[in-house]
Amino acid sequence: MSGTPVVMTIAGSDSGGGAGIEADIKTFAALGVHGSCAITSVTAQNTKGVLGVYDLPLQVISAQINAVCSDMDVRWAKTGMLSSAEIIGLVAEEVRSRGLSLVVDPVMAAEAGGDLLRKDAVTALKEELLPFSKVVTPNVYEAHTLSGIDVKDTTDAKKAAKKITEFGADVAIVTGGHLAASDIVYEATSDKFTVIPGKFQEGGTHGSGCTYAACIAAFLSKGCSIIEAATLAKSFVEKAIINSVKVGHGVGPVNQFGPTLKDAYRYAALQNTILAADMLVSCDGFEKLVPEVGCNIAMATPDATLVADVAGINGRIICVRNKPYIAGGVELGGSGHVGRMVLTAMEFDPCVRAAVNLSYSEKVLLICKDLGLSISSFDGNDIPSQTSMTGTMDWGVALAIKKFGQLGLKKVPDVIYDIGSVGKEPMIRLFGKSAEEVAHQVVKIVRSYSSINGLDGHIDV
Ligand code: PXL
Repeated sequence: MSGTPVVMTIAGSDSGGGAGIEADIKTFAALGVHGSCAITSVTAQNTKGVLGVYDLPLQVISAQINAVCSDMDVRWAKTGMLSSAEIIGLVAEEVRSRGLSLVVDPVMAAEAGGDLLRKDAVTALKEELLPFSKVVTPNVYEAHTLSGIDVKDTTDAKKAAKKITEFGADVAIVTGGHLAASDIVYEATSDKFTVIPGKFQEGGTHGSGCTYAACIAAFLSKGCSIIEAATLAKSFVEKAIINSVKVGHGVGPVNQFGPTLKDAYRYAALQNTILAADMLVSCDGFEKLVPEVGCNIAMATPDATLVADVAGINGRIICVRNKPYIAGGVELGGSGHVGRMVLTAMEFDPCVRAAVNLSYSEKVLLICKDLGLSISSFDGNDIPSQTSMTGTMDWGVALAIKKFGQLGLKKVPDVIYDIGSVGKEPMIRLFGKSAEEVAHQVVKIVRSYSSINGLDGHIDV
């Protein structure tokens, strides 16, 4: 069996995909633990609120827990929405009899409004479930309901945390999302308070409480201490809020995979650009296409908005004694020049994420035409002289794409050339979906170039 921890969430489903079971499973997946679940209630819900709550029969909840625990080695579980005293009683018994280590998120209401815990079930939560929990993670409202202390500041939060552990949890964490952004951790076993500082983050918070408690369970299942888990969980939730996406008309759901995807996109763009640059320099005859200013090849992440989101060679491909070299590392933001070309092309077609610049020759243009590539151009003299070299826009490229668009063809041409302007070398730019695709086109062009040379050494355009 694998060493991957199996964590179970016992919670309600949020049809809007922001909170509840859906948030928990996404969080487990993002943190590399296997998420299993027992659904307690189904909510009909969107980002604006809860429209309906349908509790599942007790035997259905218990059957799910049994199915999972009789097969997988579940050590840590996390509870979310347990709407009635009966469900709480059942879950408490399951957790006790199976010896599960438990994190309780004492869910009472949805972010966008709607009760998720019956008023008469609060006593069951305190007296039946908390005695079997290791950690409980109330927000300030839940801390107030559980402790009777009105939590207005850190001192109140400390008092409430300590009082809540009297029901039996080893640790209470009063989360600060509704207070001063800091979380208060109280460890009853050592009578110790720890303040985990944080910052308010702009973004949707739907599902942040569920995500936080799921993180705590996941990190504890991996062997972290409670303070490590609380610190990592806070940082994870902050990033999930920053990366939230406005998918409805209400409170936006947190996005657990935002940071992971960003990293994956960056890595893919870098790897692809390294591969493409290697293809270019190992292609016999490529030196003929390297401009005097050097050549660069670049590829952007799918969500790129800045040159820093585009992988390129920091130093370009240059020719030394007629042999091309990659003179620098492939980095994000490595090429301002080709980076801006790519960002500009993406404004018109987000699928066009890569480009290369080649030396201008009519012969290369003719080969491009022969290869069936679409071509547009601009006159370097039409570009205002004060255009910035630091922004995200390449005016010439934008001009050529607009000109091309007027023909009603595809949005971005494969090739854009200019005829140069005072002090500026004319250039050919090749665009494509990936750096690798662009490099493949260059290799085809080089092969034609060499074979045509071999035939008659001259071509009229
Ligand atoms: O965030 C608390 C919560 C827990 N469980 C379910 C929810 C919500 C909030 O919307 O819908 C099912």
